[in-house]
Amino acid sequence: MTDIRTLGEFIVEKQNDFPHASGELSSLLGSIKLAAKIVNREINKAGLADITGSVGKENVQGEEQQKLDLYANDKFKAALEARDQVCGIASEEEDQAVSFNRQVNRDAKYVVLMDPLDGSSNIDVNVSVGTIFSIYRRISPVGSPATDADFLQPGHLQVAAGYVIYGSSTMLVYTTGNGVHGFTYDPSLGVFCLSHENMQIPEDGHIYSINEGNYIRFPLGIKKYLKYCQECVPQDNRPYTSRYIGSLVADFHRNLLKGGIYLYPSTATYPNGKLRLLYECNPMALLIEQAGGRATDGQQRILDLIPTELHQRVPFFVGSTNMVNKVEAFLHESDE
Ligand code: P6P
Repeated sequence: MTDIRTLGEFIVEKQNDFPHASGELSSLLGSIKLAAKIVNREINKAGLADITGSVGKENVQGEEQQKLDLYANDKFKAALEARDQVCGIASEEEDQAVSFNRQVNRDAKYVVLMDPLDGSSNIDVNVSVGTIFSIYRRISPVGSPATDADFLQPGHLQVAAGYVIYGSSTMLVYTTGNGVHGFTYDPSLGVFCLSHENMQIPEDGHIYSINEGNYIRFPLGIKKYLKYCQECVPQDNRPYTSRYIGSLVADFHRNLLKGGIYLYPSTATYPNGKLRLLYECNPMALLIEQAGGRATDGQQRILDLIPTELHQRVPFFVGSTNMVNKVEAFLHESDE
């Protein structure tokens, strides 16, 4: 028992590392932990209960909402509202940002943005999915309702970010700006146990994750990069390995552990890229930089982008530093 460090203990232990250390962020992370356990329970029985499949309507993205999308959204929203640290949330499943009405929430100093269940179309085929979250200090006055400005902050101002991956095991991975730490859920104990302290992505990797079905409409620089990955250069460990799960959190997590790059360029269907800046790219970008990697839209560091709207999409390249640098070089060479 002496070597088990739970997420709760670790958060409190590291609490003094937070700038302006306070118990509020620790309590906020605790509410995310609780919601993750609840969602994990439902996902694990998805095949048994009537909660797979779509609800027959679309979200603001025009994407078919899965029953578990809405379930996860409701559970995380409720858990965050129940604690006294969050004045509002933004979510892939909510058209607008939600400002919580209780005064105790209006007096709170954080906002949370989330993709409550990323990759949810994979649930029915039993593929790993994930929750992605991003936490900021509000910029509107404490005591007032949350405003859009609270949510449209550049990613470098995040105070914390993380994801839950519901896979062969369930893990919660997060950063508060002092490294990236991974916790594996032990359902027999009902706790997340520290399993990956101070995660670092290899500077180089040999795995690339992209939907090559969109090849025809990729920017020329991306086409050149894919050919580079596929060239036979044994001394450079090429050809690389192509691994694409269709679930950002799962591809990201594998690349974080083994080294690699995830690419979602502009395509015919998504001329600005598919991934959403605020609640997918920014949190993953904070995590990867804290783990020693890079995240860019091909031109700029993701964390420097100034958001203009809640659900805006951007091209997204994230992973091992040397691989991201190579993609940028091909894009710049093709002047894209
Ligand atoms: P495509 C899931 O919808 C998601 O947002 C990411 O999790 C995933 O990497 C990507 O979209 C898959 O998109 O167009 O390749 O099916």
